[in-house]
Amino acid sequence: MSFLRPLSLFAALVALVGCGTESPEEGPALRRSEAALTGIDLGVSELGVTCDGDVLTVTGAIRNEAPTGVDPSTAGIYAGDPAAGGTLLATVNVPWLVGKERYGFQTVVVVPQGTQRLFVVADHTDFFPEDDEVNNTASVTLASGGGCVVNQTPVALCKSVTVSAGVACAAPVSIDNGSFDVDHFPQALSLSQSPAGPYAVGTTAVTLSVSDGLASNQCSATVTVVDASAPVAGASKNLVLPFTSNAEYRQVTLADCAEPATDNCGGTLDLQQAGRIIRVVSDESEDALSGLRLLACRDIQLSADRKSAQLRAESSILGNGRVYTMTYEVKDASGNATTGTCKVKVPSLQGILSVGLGPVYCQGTACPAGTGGGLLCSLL
Ligand SMILES: [Ca+2]
Ligand SMILES: [Ca+2]
Ligand SMILES: [Ca+2]
Ligand SMILES: [Ca+2]
Repeated sequence: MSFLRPLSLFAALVALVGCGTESPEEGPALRRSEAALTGIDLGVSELGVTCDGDVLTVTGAIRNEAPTGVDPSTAGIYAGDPAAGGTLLATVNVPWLVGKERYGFQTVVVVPQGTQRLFVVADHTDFFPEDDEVNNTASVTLASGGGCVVNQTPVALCKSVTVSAGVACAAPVSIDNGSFDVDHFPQALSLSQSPAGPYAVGTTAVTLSVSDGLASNQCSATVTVVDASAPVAGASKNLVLPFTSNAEYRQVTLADCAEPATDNCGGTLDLQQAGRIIRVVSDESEDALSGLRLLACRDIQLSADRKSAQLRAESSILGNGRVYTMTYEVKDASGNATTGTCKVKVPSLQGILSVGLGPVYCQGTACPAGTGGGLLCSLL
């Protein structure tokens, strides 16, 4: 068996340890993991051929795929599949390779007439017991008669994709669905999309082109980008309504009350268009005695379109200034909504601007419990 020749020291030690722990009770799964303990793996890559009649120059690389060193080996170049009677044309002497080292080779061979495929096999005498024997063989198809390599056209595979837009209202999207080049020849597969991303909100027809440097292919699919991010509400403008002694109404629009909202797709959202008042809360009761008029009721009246409110510019004689808090909803064009609040203040007679107390009187939707009309107003 192959252990008669020197292995790399590490690999040999690992192999010996593996044998020492073997026991009849162990199941197949454990045996497989032990079988993987040789720590040796040679492979073939970058196989290419150029031709001059029936004289071929074969280029490629033998790679030590394992992390540890491996002793010198040989690779065979065959006309036809060596597993089906292929003819050995030449060998490549591969030196000691440290872990992950690549050994490039270039060898001239003369192929017999009628050869259809050229094979290169790492460790072709099967001297080393390897973790992976499949990657030891690579092949190229030769053109009939001329000897040159027939390039396999890459295959383009597409899929339609739907994603959410990012902060800039766009998204980078790949429609590639596993495009491949079966012979990996002559170059690594390159992919490009037209139009290129990132893609704006909406639906975009996209074409994917794949090329191996010689042949190319295309497929098409649809990219759908949706806005799934709610706007960010703007800050309160903290509007101050000067105290009026006869409790006059002042119309306050949403835009008077709050800064515009911002949205990843809509940019700056005009509250008069994108906003809607949910409710307005006062931190004083409707029947709080105020100014010369003393009792003025219905201190908050929302407009039918919920874009503004009539607010009485009054505050309680006994209070520290009134605070109206407007709660509103703002939506982007895709219907993503967020809720914001803003405050409108009326100073006290002494000119104090309150920071606001709890809700006492409320008009609109989903008002807190116990914030209905004042007792005195109900008696009117
Ligand atoms: Ca291998
Ligand atoms: Ca190809
Ligand atoms: Ca949005
Ligand atoms: Ca009042």
